[in-house]
Amino acid sequence: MPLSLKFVSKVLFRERTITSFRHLLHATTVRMVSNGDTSFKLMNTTLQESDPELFALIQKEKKRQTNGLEMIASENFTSLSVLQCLSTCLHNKYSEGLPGARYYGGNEYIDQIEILAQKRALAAFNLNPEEWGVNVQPYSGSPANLAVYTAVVEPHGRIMGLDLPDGGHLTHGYRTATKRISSTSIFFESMPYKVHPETGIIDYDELERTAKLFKPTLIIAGISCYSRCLDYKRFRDIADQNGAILFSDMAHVSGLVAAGVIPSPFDYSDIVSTTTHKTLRGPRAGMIFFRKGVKGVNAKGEKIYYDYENKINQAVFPGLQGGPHNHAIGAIATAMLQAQQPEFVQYQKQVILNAKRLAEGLTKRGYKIVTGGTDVHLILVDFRGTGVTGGKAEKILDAVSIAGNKNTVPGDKSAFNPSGLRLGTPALTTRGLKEDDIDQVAAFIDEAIKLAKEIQVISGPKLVDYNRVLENDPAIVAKVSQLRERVENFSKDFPLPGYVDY
Ligand code: DSN
Repeated sequence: MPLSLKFVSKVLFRERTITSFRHLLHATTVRMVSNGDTSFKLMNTTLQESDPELFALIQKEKKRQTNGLEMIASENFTSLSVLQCLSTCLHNKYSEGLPGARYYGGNEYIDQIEILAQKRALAAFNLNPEEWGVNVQPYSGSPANLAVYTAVVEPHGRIMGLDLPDGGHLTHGYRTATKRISSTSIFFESMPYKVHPETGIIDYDELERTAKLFKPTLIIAGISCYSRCLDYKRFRDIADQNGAILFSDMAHVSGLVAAGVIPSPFDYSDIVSTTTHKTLRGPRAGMIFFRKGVKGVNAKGEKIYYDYENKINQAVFPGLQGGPHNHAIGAIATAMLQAQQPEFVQYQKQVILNAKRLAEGLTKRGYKIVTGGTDVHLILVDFRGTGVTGGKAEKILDAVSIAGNKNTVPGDKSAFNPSGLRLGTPALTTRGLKEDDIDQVAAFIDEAIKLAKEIQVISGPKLVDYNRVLENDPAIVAKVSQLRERVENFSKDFPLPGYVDY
């Protein structure tokens, strides 16, 4: 390369480094540089410049997130550091295998990053690395759970999880009477346990009786919509009575567990999985923790060891996944550092205080909350007997810029027309809402539900008629838009972490 060109290319390289650094620091424009190759030019243009159509949609989504109240219990706003990791060069690298044993070269730094993520994940949950290991490669919670079953349950082996309509997750073996819905019920034989239809609390006695008959290989202690702490000791006892593995899926509550504000599944479980983006507030990814080291001593006095480590690592790769998403693993590493800070504990305490205040605010306005309240980050409102369904509640809230989701309540006959609404406080708490602000949120929700009842008087019971009135009746449209404006004005006072424009 001639000297002058070399010089130019050096300057250009420096320019790119600076601009990409600026990009990470919120810059929305990057000065274009080029080495004369048109393909290079295409590859080095900002999203805003190269794809304004998509960029505009992303900005609209950002505006929606900023202007509205995000109350979907599984969602959160991640940090600037996490977002930065997700858009780094880590994205470019293939690294099948584990640190020190990869199928590709060039993994010197990727190895260090994955080891850092593992160490910090163990530290965030206060785990002794002699007793616990972790795989940080699962793409998210569902793949993590499937990897656990693949690792330790034989094909068509038996698993027991909380039924989906009772607050369990699809991946806990969900099936209906006529159809196997989740692959975890296609590849494994699943038997659900239930909550008590009146109290909404898990019926541990029934689980104990059923487990004795079904003899599962693995029992899942985990939830997707359950507002009380799990009795992990009781789960352990039931697992032990049947020689079953106790697997806890703490995806929803892992941030609360890391902060030590609710009981930990690690005290009693053999294996624990989590997503990293819910209360844990990291990137969209998953992790599996497994016991390792000495399990006990046999009759001959010989040590016996846990054998989960290799089985789980192999189930993740090559069993179910290909190359790890290294940008997500980098982001897990930084999120797990954040999860060890005192501010994180404060945040998790506030998540619970806010959820409790939300339950109180709605209860005093006449709403029924399943289990009578909450110990965690979510509540489930039971609309049975009010004429409003979960679907109608979700729809009106959406129209006034409050995001929640319809959900079955214990005893519901149909998962397609559920009677409940799940609401969570993790995302609002990240934006800085405190109990007094939550009082205002409860008041907004109440106003919206009253509007839903008003709509129903005009529309009758069918959802399609309800939606038509909601969208077209001039008096209703005016009321909805007035409430939406107040909700959006209120929301704007609470900043979102991350990039300013997108
Ligand atoms: N979809 C998540 C939830 O909303 O609970 C779980 O995967």
